[in-house]
Amino acid sequence: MSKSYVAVDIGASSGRLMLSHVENGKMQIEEVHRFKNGFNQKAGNDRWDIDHLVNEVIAGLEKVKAKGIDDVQLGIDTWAVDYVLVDKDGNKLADPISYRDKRTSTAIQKLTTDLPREYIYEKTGIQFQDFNTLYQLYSEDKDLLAKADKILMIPDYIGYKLTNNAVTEVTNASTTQMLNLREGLFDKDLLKKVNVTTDQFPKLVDPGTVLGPVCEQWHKDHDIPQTEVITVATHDTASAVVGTPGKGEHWAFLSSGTWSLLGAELNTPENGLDAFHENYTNEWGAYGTYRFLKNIMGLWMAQCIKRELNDQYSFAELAELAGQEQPFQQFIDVNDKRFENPENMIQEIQDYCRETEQTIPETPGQLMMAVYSNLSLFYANEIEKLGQILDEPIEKLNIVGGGSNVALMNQLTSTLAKIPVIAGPSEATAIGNILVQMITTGEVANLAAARQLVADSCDLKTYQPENKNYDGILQRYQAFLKHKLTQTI
Ligand code: LRH
Repeated sequence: MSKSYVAVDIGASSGRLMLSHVENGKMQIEEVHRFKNGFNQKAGNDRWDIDHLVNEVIAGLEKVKAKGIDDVQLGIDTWAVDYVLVDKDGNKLADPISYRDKRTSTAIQKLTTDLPREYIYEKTGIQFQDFNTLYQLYSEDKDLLAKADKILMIPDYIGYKLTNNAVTEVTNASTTQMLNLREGLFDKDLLKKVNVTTDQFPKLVDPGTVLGPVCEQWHKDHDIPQTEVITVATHDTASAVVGTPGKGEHWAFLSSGTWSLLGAELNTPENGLDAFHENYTNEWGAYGTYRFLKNIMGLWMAQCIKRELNDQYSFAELAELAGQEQPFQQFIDVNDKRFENPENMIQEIQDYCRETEQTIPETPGQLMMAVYSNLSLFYANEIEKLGQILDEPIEKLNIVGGGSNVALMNQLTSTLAKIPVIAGPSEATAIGNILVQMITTGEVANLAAARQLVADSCDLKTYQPENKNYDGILQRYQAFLKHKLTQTI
């Protein structure tokens, strides 16, 4: 039997430990531990409870040991851009602030008054989002920042707490908007602008670097396996793309979770003017690739609706209710900032529809259908744009992540974009995390072999475009986005 691998995969709303090995040429994977995540107001900001996350990793490892497994490799991936400030004794200076916190709302505007956007984009190739680490550090408490011996991205911090070894992994570090594409290093001008120095960041490493064993301290108090931590593609989206079984050329990916990340894998970055104007990003990927993509609001909207309905329906039930409604009853620009962290998502969607004089979704099914159909429209629009920027049409779309289970959205997207959609695996992020570990131990030869292993191991479902154009709905949606016209559909 092959070695045992553990993926720690933590998203904005939950985290889990997945245990995996290879058997008869197929990847076996099972969830051993799941826990909730979320931010809460503390000391004036929306903050993550980072110690809770570290403790849950250990609780998950105890469950692995209880299964009789004594020896594992382990990789950690989480969402991007957030960081922990650590003092010289290795203690956090504060709980990390969430990227959805409102403290950065004017930071891009202020910072780019003397460093023009074009200049920053040419250097970094990274999209302008006010939650990027660059703007978070710009908005940071100056005293705290001066006290920080280390600035650690979230997965690097968890790895540090487990092993005592600190690194800065590049796939996640690229989302800071502070890495220089040409030099492959932190950009000194940008660091200076936000009052940090290169030596506050531990050394940059690529995915596939061995971080070290979980330290003795943890073994003293917990019955856990011997664990070697491998620094994988620690940005969850980077892991998801490694775990996407894209085949041939001209495929795009959609990593569909809290966020929807839609784009293409490139071997060289695309940071020209078209990409700049469309605010596409060039995040660094594993094995020298770039994820050229657009952030789309994603299932965050659905997660908020579910929570605001007091979790009385599961996602599967909500999808079923949505399926009983007609799609396209209203146009919503899902990327409108107002949906990023509203007090109440249901209210926000209803207000939006009221203000734009459209049908107001009322029931859970209508609300979910409003989200699903507008996400699908947004995806189809971006697939067209992506093809235009890259100057080659996108021929198929691989949807991975939890959203790949929503058949209704897969079908709408395929029909609107007029290309096949290949759905699955829903666990692409954990799978990508494990694949980088397997490549590191030599169990899998390279990225192409890894993707073949995913295709051989998972049930993928293909959706073909239906022969409908819903009365030119995509063109009307595009016009709506352009002019934000008040329309009744
Ligand atoms: C998805 C994700 C995304 C980032 C956002 C902060 O979980 O990592 O790629 O843009 O969170």
